[in-house]
Amino acid sequence: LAATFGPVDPGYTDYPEMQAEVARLVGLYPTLASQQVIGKSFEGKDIVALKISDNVGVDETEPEMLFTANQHAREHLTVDMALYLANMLLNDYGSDPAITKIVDNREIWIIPMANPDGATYDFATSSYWRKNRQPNSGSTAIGTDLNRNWGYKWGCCAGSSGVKSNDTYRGSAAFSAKETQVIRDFVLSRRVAGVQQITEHLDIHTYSQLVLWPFGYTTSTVVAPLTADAYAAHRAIGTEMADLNGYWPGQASGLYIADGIISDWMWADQKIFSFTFEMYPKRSDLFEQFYPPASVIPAQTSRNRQALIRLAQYADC
Ligand code: ING
Ligand code: ZN
Repeated sequence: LAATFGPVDPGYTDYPEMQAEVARLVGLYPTLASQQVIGKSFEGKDIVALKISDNVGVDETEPEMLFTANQHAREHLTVDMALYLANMLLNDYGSDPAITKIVDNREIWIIPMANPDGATYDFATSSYWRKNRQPNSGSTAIGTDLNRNWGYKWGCCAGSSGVKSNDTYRGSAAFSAKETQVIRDFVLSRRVAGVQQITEHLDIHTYSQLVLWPFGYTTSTVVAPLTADAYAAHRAIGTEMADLNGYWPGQASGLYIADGIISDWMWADQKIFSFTFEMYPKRSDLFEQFYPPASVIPAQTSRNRQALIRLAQYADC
């Protein structure tokens, strides 16, 4: 196996480097970028959201988009994906017409590291850590799978575990994890006069090279509150993105059924169109898995450029 235990390839972005990169971008582009600490992780690390828009200091009435990366600790490539997106929007504003239009007409929120405790733990060890680092009462086993801890159909069905030592442990209750609480409360804070301002969300994972849409908890396609129209729109946008990034499109449960995922909550609870990317490598890759060499970062982040532009173009749907 490729991944020998030890530090992750230093070409990936760790927690202090993520903070430094967000600060650098805000310093370089003060009219387009601002950062907000939306809360603390269980261990007390800042969970950072980067806002990108023209007139960034003003809450304009523009469709908002949310990008979340690194719910799962070992999926380090996703942090570099989020930071590529930020750099793309900021560096190419004013020169690339499609980017300029997006930044002028959207408010974009990027949470590059949803699970900074887990990421930091795994960065030092390459130990295939997935969960957060919150202790579990009555057990020595650490951690909750953040993407099984969301409050829509939490623990209803399949693909999450009630066993504390399991990698997909769903937590003691919906939103029992500090990090899912913080991100949920941020999303709820974007409601203005009862109307959710965020219209689209993308949750970034590795690996399998997939574009996924709700629901994850069931293999049924059209099931309330996901209407036939909303399912068709997810499928259309998802398929277009997959044409652009070379991933395979499908409903999340087509990979495997999983309950308590962020994407199901975003749609069912907030009516936010929500997608999941599974990045490089392919599912059949038996060697790199979560730990490809950092030399893949430029190609495997930039391959999503056109797909992300397309997603943003649909944000007023
Ligand atoms: N996959 C995600 C997971 O939480 C997902 C996304 C959810 C896929 C539901 C399929 C169904 O398991 C990874 N790789 O983490
Ligand atoms: Zn994941």
